[in-house]
Amino acid sequence: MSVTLTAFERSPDGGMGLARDTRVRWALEEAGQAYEVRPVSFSAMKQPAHLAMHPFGQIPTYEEADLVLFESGAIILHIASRHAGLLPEDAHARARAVTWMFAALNTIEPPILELITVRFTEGDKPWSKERLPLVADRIRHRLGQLSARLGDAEWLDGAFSAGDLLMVSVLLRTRPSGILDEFPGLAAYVARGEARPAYQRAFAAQWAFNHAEPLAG
Ligand code: GTB
Repeated sequence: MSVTLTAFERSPDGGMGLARDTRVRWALEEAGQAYEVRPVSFSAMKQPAHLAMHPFGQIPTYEEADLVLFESGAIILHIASRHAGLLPEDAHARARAVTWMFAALNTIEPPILELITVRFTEGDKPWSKERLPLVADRIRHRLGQLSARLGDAEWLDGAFSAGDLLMVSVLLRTRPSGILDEFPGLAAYVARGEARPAYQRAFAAQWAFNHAEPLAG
């Protein structure tokens, strides 16, 4: 079954792998599934053709025959449910792995996104400098709790799962702020995720995509 994702025509991070198509590419690589990527410009994202696939005019989207999905978490859950390697067979272990997927997206990612908003979108507001440390401390609070739970374990709950894939993807976004390095256990956990061959392939593919020569014409 052929799979097509959408991604930024040129990611604002210059190919550092922080845009959300990377996590979907990673899941597909872990699952051993081939895929194609269709680039979308910022203006095309807001046009009817893309809005028909993604009501919020964003990337990534996922197309597989007549199935169209948006929301990276839902896409990864779909991939993980269809292919071996991302969710355990045991029903309880599977439910716990899905719980970690939600924890990554609903508990860990929101304060990280808030920090990015304060730094970049609201950086010129007079209250931005005061708000920044408050938001940074909210991230530290959650990372402290996560770090305590992970302890010396390799992954969050036994074998590597889609929960780890999303958690590592979300934590990667704290690296530019320096906060990740304040938690050596989590920094090592993220490094283990990045060292996985499937992540390496996904990162290399999105890097190449972001550094390809523009098509002539
Ligand atoms: N909840 C959705 C999901 O998980 O799929 C969120 C999707 C989303 O935020 N998409 C972003 C987008 O399309 C790209 S990933 N933005 C364009 C728009 O809203 O108009 C977020 C992102 C953007 C840029 C960087 N970066 O440059 O480092 C990192 C992540």
